[in-house]
Amino acid sequence: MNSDDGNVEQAYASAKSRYAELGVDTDGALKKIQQVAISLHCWQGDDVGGFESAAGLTGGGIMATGNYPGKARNVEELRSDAEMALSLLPGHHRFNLHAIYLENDGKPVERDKIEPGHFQGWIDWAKDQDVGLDFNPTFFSHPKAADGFTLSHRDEGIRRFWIDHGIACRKIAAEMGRQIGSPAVTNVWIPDGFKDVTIDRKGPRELLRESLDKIYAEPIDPAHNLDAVECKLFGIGSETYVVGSHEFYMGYALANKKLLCLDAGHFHPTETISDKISSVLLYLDEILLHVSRGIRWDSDHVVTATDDLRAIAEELVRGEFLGRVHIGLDFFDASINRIAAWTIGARAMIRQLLVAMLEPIKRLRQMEVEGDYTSRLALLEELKTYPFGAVWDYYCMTQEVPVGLDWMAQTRQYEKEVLSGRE
Ligand code: RNT
Ligand code: ZN
Repeated sequence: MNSDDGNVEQAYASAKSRYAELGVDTDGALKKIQQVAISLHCWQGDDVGGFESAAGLTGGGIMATGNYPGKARNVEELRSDAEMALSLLPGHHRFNLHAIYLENDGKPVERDKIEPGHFQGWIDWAKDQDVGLDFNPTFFSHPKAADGFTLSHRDEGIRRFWIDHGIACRKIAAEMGRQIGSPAVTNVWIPDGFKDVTIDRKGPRELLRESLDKIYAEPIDPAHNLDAVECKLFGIGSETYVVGSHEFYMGYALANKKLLCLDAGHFHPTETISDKISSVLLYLDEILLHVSRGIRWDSDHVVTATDDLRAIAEELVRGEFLGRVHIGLDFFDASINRIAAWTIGARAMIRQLLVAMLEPIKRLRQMEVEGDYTSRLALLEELKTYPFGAVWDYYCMTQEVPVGLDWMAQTRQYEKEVLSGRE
């Protein structure tokens, strides 16, 4: 133990007694937070480029901006970067792959022909890293998605291609889940929509429903794969009309027992996903979250400790929803060190959940039941300056990951030794 550790322990002991005065068991919270897995999205590592071709992110109404040096150029580099980021996170987590991150040995393979073998390297890596895997078919950055439509395309052949891609992806995900022993959540997000005034809003939605039914026709053991569908309000180039809207997928998920994916950036700018959780979980067994931070629009900024993030974390803990909610991160910032981006976002998410676990929930509930809203507000406000940082530092220390900003020193070192050699 060095002197820094001593300081962290001392601060924890004092925080522990402050929280104990409120009836909060900090040791219990530390046990609870260890059980929570966050799915770290591969696409922050290379600006959603993937390794299928040299083209990188095209179309799909999403955009990574910035040209910070050192992005991962191949599978080996991405794995190495992800290992670095994972080593800076307390707890056991997951890794979330898109289909374009396959290993094709230099032989191009069409998306409707991809197989579990193209991801065996990732499965072996995940086992080695002791992380679960999640998966996403990639319905963008492809000539057959260039006009902005995929599963709801007017052309039957194009629809068929994307349906087959979806089917192939579920098989891959099931194999990941089977080998790893933890189900992969396979999330379908498609960019389909119109830029401007739309006459037929119904037709594409009928086609999308039909395509999804075909993708999901074959039942897969939920011990291996869980299907999620992600709604959206608008995208770049689909400002007026998005086929897979909230109501569309809410209905689809309910009718077909799928997981609904709620992305924090996919609603009206003042609308938050935290308040949706308790409603949709009345009717759905499980959901997926894409935790993101939109600045003025669905900008996919790195997640930080905002009011929105706090509200999401509080809702998950207060509602005891953690066993039914899969937490995925979804942001891509190419203007800063990408390992730092992962780390800042993932640590913010984990820390916020820990903070939520430090609430005197029983006491707050009691105040609410008694109609004492004055005390409820007063206590909630007081909690905002309670010493949760000391509990977080102690958690990091006991999980043997860097305390405080020490992770940045390691990230800079890695940048110097590894990333800087990539140009
Ligand atoms: C796009 C969706 C989707 C993507 C990833 C890369 O608006 O949020 O989840 O970000 O599939
Ligand atoms: Zn998303």
